[in-house]
Amino acid sequence: MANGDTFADAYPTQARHIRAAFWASFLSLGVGAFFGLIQALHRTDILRVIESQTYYTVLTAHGVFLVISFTIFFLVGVFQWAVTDSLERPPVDMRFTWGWYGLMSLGASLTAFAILAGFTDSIDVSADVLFTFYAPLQAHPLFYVGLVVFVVGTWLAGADWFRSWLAWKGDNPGERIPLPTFMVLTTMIMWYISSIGVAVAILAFILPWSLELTGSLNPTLTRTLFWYFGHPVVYFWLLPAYLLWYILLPKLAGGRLFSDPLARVVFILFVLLSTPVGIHHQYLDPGISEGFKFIAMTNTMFLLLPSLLTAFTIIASMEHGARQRGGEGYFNWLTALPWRDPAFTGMALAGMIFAFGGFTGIVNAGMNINYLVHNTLWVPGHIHTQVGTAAALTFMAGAYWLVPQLTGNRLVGRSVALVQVVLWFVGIVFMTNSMYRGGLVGMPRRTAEPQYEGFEYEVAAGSVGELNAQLAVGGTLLFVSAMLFLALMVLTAFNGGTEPIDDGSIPPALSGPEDSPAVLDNLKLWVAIAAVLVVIAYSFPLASIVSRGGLFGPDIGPIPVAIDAASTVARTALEAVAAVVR
Ligand code: HEM
Ligand SMILES: [Cu+2]
Repeated sequence: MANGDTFADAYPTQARHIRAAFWASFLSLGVGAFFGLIQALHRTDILRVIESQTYYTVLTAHGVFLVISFTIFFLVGVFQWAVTDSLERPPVDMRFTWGWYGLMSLGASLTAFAILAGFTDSIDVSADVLFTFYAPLQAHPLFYVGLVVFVVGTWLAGADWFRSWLAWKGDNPGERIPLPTFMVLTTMIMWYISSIGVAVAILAFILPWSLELTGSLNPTLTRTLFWYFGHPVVYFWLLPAYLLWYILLPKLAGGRLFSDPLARVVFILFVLLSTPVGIHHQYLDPGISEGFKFIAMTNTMFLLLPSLLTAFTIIASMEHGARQRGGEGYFNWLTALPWRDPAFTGMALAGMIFAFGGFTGIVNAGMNINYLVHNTLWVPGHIHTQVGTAAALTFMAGAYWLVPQLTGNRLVGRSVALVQVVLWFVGIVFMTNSMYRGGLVGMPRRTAEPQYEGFEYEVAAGSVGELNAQLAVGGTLLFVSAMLFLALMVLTAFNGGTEPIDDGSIPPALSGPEDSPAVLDNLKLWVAIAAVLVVIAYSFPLASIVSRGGLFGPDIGPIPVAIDAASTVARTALEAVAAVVR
C-alpha cells in the first residue's frame, strides 16, 4: 500500500465489506451491553425491569450477542484487513467473500431470533440455554441451526484467507508469510481443529434431540464436546486482540515490533496448546476420571508460556517506541508514551487488565482451588477481565484507528474517545472487583435473586451491600462507555470529507522474519502435531464416557472410572467369596 493512502483508498470494495462486518459487531455490542446492564441491576436488586423467570433469557442474549456475535464479527473484519493489507492483494473472488459474510449474518439472525422470541409468549420459540448451550438445557432447533450456519460462515472465511495466501505464495515463491497473515492462518487452524467439536456436538446429538428425532443423549458427552471447543474459543476471541497488540500497538507507541520470530512462536504455541485443555472446565463433572483432569491441568499451565512471551514482547516494543520518542530512565519512559491517543491507551489498559485476568485464570485452572470458585460470581469476574476487556476494549480501541482507515474519515471526538476507554477501565475494575470478591465468599453466578437475608453472612471485608453497589456502579459505567463508543463510531462514519490523522502503514519489526527459523512457517507440521496432542488428550476420556453412557445416553452415575475398575474387581471378588461361603 502506498504511503499516505488509507486502506479505503487502496481497497474501496474490501473496505466496504470490512465495514459491514464491523457494523454487525457493533450492533451486537450495543444489544449485549444493554442486557448486561439489566442483569447487573437486577441481581443486585437495584432496578428490576424484568421478571426473575426471564433472567436466563437475558443472560443467554447477553452471552451469545457478546461472545459469539460481537467478537467474531469484529475478528473476521480485522482478519480480512490484516490479510489484504499484509499480502497487498484483495481476495481472489469478492463474491465468495461476501458469501461467507452473508452466511454468518444469516446464522446470527436465526440464533438471535430464537433467543429474543423468548421474551414474548405469542411465538412458541425460545432458547434459554446460556451461551454454553449444552444438555440438559434445550433450545428451539432454530437456535442450533443458526449457530451451525454461523460457524460454517467462519470456516469459509478461513478458506478465503488460505486461498488469498496460496495465490500470494504462487507469486512470491520462497518468501516468508507476512506476520499478520501468519497470525490469521494459525488462528484459523486452531479454530478449525476446535470448532469441529461443537459442530459434532450440535449436528450429531443436540440438534436431533431438540428436533425430537432421538429420545435422549449423553450429557457428559455433549458437555465434553462443548468444552473441547469452549476453551479454544477463548483464544479465538483473544488472538485478534494479540494481533492488534503485536501489529498496531508498537506503531502507535511510536516504534516497531520488537521481534517477529517471537510472535510466530507464540501463535504456534496457541495452535498446539489451546485444544488439549478443555477438560479443565469439567473438574467438577462426574464421569471423567481424575487422571484425565490432571492431564488437562498440566497442559493448561503450559499455556502461561505464550502469554508471558507476549507480555515481554509487547512491553519491550512499547519501551522501544517510548525511547524513540525521547523517553528515558528505568520507568520514566512510560511517560513518553502517547497516552492522549485513545487507540493506544485503550489497548494498553486492556493489556493491563488481561494480566489480572491471567492470574485469576491460574486460580481457575488449579484442580483444587477451582472447587472454591466453581460456579460462583468469580467466574464472570474472570470472563469480564478477559474477553469482556482484554478483547472487547482492545477491539474498541483498535476501531478508533481502524475505522478511520476503513472509511477515509477522521475520528470524531478523540478526547471523548479517551474518556470512553478510561471509563471502561474504571467500570471493569469496579464490576470485577465485586465479582471476584463476591465469588470468594460464595455468591453464585447465573442467579437472578441471590438472597443474603435471615442468616449470618460474614464477608471478610466490606459488606454484601457494598459488593452489590460496586457491581451496579461498574456495570452502569460499562454501559455508558459502550454507548459512547457506538456514538463515536456512527459520527465518524458520517464524518465525510475529512482525512484520518494517521497513514495506514505498519512499520517492519526490529527483528524481522529473516531471523526466525523457516520451520515456523511449515503449517502442515504444526497441524499434525496439534492433531496428535488432541488425540492423546481426548481419545481416552471420550472412549470411557461413551463406553459407560452410550453415544445417545442415558448417562450414568457420578463414579470416576478409576474407581469403576476397582469396584468391578472388588465386586467380582466378593461374589466369588460369597459363592464359596454359601
Ligand atoms: C455493559 C457492559 C457489561 C455489563 C454491565 C455486564 C454485566 C454482566 C453481569 C452482571 C453478568 C453476570 C450475570 C450472572 O451470572 O448472574 C455477566 C455475565 C457475562 N458477561 Fe457481561 N457485562 C458486560 C459486558 C460484557 C462483555 C463485553 C462481554 C464479552 C465480550 C461479556 C460477557 C459475559 C459472559 C460470557 C457472561 C456469562 C454468561 C453466562 O453465565 O452464561 N459481558 N455480565
Ligand atoms: Cu478454559
